[in-house]
Amino acid sequence: MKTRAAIAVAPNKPLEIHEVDLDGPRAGEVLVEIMATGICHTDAYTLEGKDSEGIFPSILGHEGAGIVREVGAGVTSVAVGDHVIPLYTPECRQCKSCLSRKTNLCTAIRGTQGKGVMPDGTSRFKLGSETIYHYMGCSTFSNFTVMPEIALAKVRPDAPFDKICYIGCGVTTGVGAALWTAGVEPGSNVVVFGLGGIGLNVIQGARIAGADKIVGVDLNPAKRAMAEAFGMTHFVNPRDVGNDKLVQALVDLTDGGADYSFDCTGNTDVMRAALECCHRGWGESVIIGVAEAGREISTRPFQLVTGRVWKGSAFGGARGRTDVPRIVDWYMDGKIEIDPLITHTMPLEDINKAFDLMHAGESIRSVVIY
Ligand code: NAD
Ligand code: AHE
Ligand code: ZN
Repeated sequence: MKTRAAIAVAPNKPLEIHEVDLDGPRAGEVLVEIMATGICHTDAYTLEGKDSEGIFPSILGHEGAGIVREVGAGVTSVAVGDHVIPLYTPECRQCKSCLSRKTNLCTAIRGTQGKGVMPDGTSRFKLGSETIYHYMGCSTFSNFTVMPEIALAKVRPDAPFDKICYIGCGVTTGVGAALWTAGVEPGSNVVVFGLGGIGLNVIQGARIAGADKIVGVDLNPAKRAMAEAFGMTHFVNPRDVGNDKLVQALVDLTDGGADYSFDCTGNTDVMRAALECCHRGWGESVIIGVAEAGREISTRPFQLVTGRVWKGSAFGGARGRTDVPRIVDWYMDGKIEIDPLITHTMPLEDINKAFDLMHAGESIRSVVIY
């Protein structure tokens, strides 16, 4: 079949809209009509050539929601007409990682996902005779895409696509990092670095968990109002206090240091500050931000010897097929908020504007509605 898609043709070039050829689903695969997709900073990072797994030409996008249109042989967990959210972290429930119950990082198809192909090693997308690669196993910047069955969360049919697409990455990543990876407790002091599409959801998760102080740190003062609406109690702009005094200012503000801190910027200097503003003896820092290829983190080992803990979180620690439908329920029941965070919507033809708005610091989430 033919489908409209935005193709990342080369690093740092605008996405190009084309009618591409899409092969139908093979065994264990599902054809999904994507109804809406968010644009996450990770899409921008890959488009900018910062991703060591970035492949061009490819169809980016990993924050979608849609409807099952066709199923391949042997598919049992979803049927035509089901509403689904594509999962860049699948849940096969059979691999060593899924069975361990220690991680959400299913390994069933991670190898081929990182190579831009389906589990059988081939791509379903072509433009003329040229192969176009998949991205993070999702490619939601295409109106139709093919997904492995294990990478689809079936969700309730009354939830609006243009809002729940954000649960496909940002909402789950942020809320999950606070609730599941960190396990923020009532009365905790929390520091969140980066008040964008992820950081605001960490704040939302920390507020739900009953955190006491929730300190937000961002270079962009325009992010303050939304963060306050989502539960931030204190705002710190590193430019106001000076980079060399930032950690001390945060330690002072949190009565000796954060119980939990989160990096939602992808900047390795910020990751260090996030660790070092944690409380001596027990403070835990969670890295969510994705750093450019080649970057490394560093700190004095003494920071860890004296009890601080450095952790990472992918997709908020969520097991997608199990947890994503629950998070959709939380949204529909008014337990979490999404609507104010979707600051811009646009048709696929205008998708490059979403990247411009993100870089200008003017949007939280842009959503393409097909
Ligand atoms: P975003 O662009 O919406 O937000 C980033 C925010 O960080 C902005 O408000 C920006 O002003 C702020 N910022 C940048 N540099 C800063 C600095 N030095 N100090 C303080 N604030 C600074 O991006 P997003 O969509 O929220 O994504 C945030 C990060 O999370 C990205 O690195 C993204 O790739 C990553 N991410 C990781 C996961 C995961 O599963 N681990 C999932 C989604 C996104
Ligand atoms: N491809 C990058 C790694 C990128 C990365 O860490 N991705 C996150 C999700 S970001 C979503 O917006 C993730 O889930 N990581 C776990 C995984 O298995 O990729 C690189 O460095 O090569
Ligand atoms: Zn993302």
